[in-house]
Amino acid sequence: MKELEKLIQDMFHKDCSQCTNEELYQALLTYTKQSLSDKGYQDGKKKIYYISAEFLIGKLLSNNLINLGIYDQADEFLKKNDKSLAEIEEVEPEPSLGNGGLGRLAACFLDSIATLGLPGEGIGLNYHLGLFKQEFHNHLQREMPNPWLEKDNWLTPAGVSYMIPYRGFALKSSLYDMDVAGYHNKSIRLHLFDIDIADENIVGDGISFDKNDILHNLTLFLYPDDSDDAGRKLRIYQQYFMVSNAAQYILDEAVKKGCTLHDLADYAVVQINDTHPSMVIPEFIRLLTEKGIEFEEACQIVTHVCAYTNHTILAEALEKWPMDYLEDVVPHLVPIIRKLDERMKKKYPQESVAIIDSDNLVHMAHMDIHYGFSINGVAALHTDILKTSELKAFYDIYPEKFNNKTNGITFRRWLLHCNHELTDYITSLIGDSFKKDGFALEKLLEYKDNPKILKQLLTIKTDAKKVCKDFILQNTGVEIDENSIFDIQIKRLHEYKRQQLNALYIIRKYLEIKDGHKPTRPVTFIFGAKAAPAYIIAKDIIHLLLCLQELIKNDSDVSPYMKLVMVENYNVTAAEKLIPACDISEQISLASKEASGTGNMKFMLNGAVTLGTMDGANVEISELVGENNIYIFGQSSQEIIEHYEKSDYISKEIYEEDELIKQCVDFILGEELLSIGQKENLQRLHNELVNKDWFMTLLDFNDYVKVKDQALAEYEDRNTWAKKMLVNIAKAGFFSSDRTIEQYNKDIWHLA
Ligand code: 26Q
Repeated sequence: MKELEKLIQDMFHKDCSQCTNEELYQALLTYTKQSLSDKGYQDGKKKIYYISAEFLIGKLLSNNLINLGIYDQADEFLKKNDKSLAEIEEVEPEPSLGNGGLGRLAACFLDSIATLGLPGEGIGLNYHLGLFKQEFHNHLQREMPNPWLEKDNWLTPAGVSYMIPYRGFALKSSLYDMDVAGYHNKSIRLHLFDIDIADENIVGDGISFDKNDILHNLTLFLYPDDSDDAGRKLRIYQQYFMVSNAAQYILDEAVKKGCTLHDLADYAVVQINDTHPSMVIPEFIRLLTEKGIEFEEACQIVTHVCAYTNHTILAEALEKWPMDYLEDVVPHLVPIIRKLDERMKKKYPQESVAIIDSDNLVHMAHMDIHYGFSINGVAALHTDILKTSELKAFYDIYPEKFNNKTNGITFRRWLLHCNHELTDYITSLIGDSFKKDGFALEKLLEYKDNPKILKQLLTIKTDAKKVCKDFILQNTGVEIDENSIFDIQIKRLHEYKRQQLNALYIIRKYLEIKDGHKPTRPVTFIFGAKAAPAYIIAKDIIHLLLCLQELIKNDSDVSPYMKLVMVENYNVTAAEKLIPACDISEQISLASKEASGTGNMKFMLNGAVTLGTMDGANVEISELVGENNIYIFGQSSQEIIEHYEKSDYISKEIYEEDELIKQCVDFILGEELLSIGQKENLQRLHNELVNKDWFMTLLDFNDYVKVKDQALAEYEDRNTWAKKMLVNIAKAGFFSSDRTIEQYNKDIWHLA
């Protein structure tokens, strides 16, 4: 750390011990950036380009120090000077360049690509304000700008720029690079494209801004509100900016290495992360034909370069752009997309596989499947559903293109960085090979019946709960008890994820306690979730949770036995504080709707036990840990798919026939909550549950109550519970993103 010491002197003309945390953050940033680039970059003839509209990277300082192998030295050096790395880390702003799972997955993948030493790069956009900052006012979500780009930051200007053509004008891009260190390996780069003229001053109240002012707004926000036409068009401007830059960059890089363009597939493989980057296909064809390649051959080339990952089967999230919009924004792509469509219609005239449908909508996923060589789902069940129902028409045509890649998470961030105590304990038991080889965690099974070791796991959990308790107090003002059971649901707010189901359980428990049935041990229900600004019902659910939090906090009959806390501005940093402290991991989506989930994996790795439906990767978790080490409830994906096919689910019938359910649902409109919250919001949510309930909350309610009560009761047998924790940790190895990336490489990318 001599160099760091000298750097601090040079920058601030004083010793480390006299510096502020802000100054030390700047010094560490400068030092770490230099160390990252000194390591050199992974290169190779063929590269994977992971194109994604989101990279939810989270804070980088500690993670980079860990991957560089200098965390302990830095920590020790700071401690010697009476400074704390954890406090310095507080200074770092979190780059919120993603909404949730898909963006975080992209970040984990970069870590694993670098760690495995594969030549690869990420390509995306440099949003200045990222995903909004969430504030609570009057028990409602308010959205505020979330700036993260300070004078000194992790980006380095790359000196690369391209002209991006739109109808009537062109924009000049500038590229910024961020280094991603492999764990004890070289670095790779994340390329984020931007425009120089983006102007944060056009943002008005909250996150409002002129959506038509493309010259100044293009890279300001991640996914602006798309509830109106201007918002939707801005999204097309953004997407095209991302992919045109990407395609130009990839072709340039390949040509520099000797590619003739005919052999592009020997130099580049492009992974299209959901449909947001799908316009890269016609853009490649535009550029290749401009460079003299025949249209037919250009189609062949692209089909050997592009691969597509599907992350959702929710119809509303599958992008379909009106041809008119594309005409307005990127008219030069329109004839290409039409030709791509005609070419396929000749072979496959059925509407179900059309790129352009009879309403003149362009189905981005359909273009990806026809013109990509691989399509993958993100968990076994999800891929199965794609094959047998959502994309069956395509599976019938191209069975060889379909494959599954069950998601994963990087253990460096989601264990080594966020849970030092558990990491060190595991290392003391089985050595540290699990840091690079997740499957090595299985060695822990040897200790399954060792009471001393099981007891130590419980102690580590309680320590993490104490740390989390301070965070919660700071964030919400609510004091919680580390000896209570921590039941946590953190993820985007969406009806299919069913936070409302959890809320109904809490209402039932509240009523029970009011009735005098006190639980053996208090329970703390913790939520964290942002709702899309235009998603009205999601915001109503947040309102309900905040009102319940207030009601319980102020009710002295109930608050000694249960608490509800809703963390404000849930983000990666908050997740890192909550996950190590969790006892029960809530993964309660309506079966068939959650493609995979990745929070479920982070929780199990940190010794939480899953309470969930047979959905997404929960299915694989349950197969790995066995039925004694997971709590499963609810109808199966097959049953749910049939309910949708037959349209035979009528929530009102359940509401009217089941006294307990009616009582819990009606509590939403009872005087207790009305005296705290807004009638309009609560009424709308009540009405949604009774008369619509598209995600079948009431259907699974009774089973959820039964199984959740069972989990809470079984928690009391501490030794048996600790065994469940141990088995979960030991079996989490499969969910290392290193395993996922190895499979992508073996089956799709074929990098040397
Ligand atoms: C689409 C059209 C218009 C506007 C926005 C969008 C849009 C934006 C973001 C659609 C989807 C997303 C994000 C999806 C996402 O995060 N999906 C999650 O991906 C994870 C990684 O594969 C899975 O684990 C989760 O199950 C899945 O929900």
